[in-house]
Amino acid sequence: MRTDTRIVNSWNEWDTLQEVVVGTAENACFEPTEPGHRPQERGLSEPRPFPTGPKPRELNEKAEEELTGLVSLLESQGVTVRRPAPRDYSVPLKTPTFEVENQYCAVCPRDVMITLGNEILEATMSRRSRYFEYEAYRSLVYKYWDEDPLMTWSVAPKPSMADDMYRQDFWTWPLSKRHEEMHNFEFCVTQDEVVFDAADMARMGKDIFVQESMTTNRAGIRWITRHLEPKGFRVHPVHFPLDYFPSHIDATFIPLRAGLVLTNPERPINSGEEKLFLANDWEFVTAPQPLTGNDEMPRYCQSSKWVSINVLSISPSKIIVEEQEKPLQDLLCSLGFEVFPLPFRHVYEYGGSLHCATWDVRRDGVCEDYFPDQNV
Ligand code: DAV
Repeated sequence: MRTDTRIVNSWNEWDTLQEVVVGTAENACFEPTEPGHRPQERGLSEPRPFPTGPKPRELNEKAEEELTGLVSLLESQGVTVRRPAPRDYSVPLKTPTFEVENQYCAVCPRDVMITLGNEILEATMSRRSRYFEYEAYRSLVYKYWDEDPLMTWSVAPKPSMADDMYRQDFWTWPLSKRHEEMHNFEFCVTQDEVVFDAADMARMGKDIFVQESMTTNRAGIRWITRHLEPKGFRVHPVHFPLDYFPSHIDATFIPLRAGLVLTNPERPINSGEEKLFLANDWEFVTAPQPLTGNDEMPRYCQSSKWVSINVLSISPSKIIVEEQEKPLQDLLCSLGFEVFPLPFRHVYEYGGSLHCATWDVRRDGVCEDYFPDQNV
């Protein structure tokens, strides 16, 4: 039994989970082609236009079945689970600055919503088709707002998402140019407006690590920093220069418990940015290669094979891992975790795996300083 009235309280990615939102594949649509996103069907010798409008019902049902499996597993562990409100994603959008033919889905609340201590923050988002995705969570946010007097709620400024917010030629840059710009951390979104997706942040108590990416620009990180530092957080931009299309930190750099980060062997952290971790006795453990190669991912999946490491912590010693990822399960067992395998392959095509498809609202624990030595 909770002894205080706090409902919204989550300071890191690993403390014991008490309340979580699990996404839904209901009414999911194909992600439209837009200046910030060029989806491509896998396994074609000649590219053809990506489908638009609602996804086939059988696909949504298969993903929903796996999401429901996650709900059952979490409930069996005593976690309160909430679901997004139903929405029609096939509705086109027209704002004063852009139009888009359909919206996307609410499979990945992690991309949109983040709990930072007792605050719920709604991200700006970076893609037009996801501009109104927060609506799927608004009735929940109002419920928390009504029931938890200590909760605060912030909404980051909405960008215009007009044509000139994007570098439209990004998608056709030759490899040499891509390489050069990668190391300058310039991607499809320019630096003129504040842009970020919530999933580019990793929470480790007082310290929040934010990846500069296709979905989070430097202006976005500046906004997050000015918003959070007066509240006592320390915000650290991080970079993974070998990831040519970075989007969301949680298939790249995943804290498993205090002092331990799971790292992606193909995306090492930028030289120098590891120092804060090493100075504070954190360890990096390298993830094994995923069992599913890039060419075996679902046909319309836009994520990489590394969604294999997109794990969800139930507590500092219990963790959910995709059912087929045996090498990762073995590694985590050897590190002392109790591993809960769960089938989740069909969800991959909706932009992520177990961490992406959730948004933790309450974990036990308080704000801890896991990085007391900041002099690096
Ligand atoms: O590595 O392809 C996956 C996470 C997207 N929400 C990747 C990013």
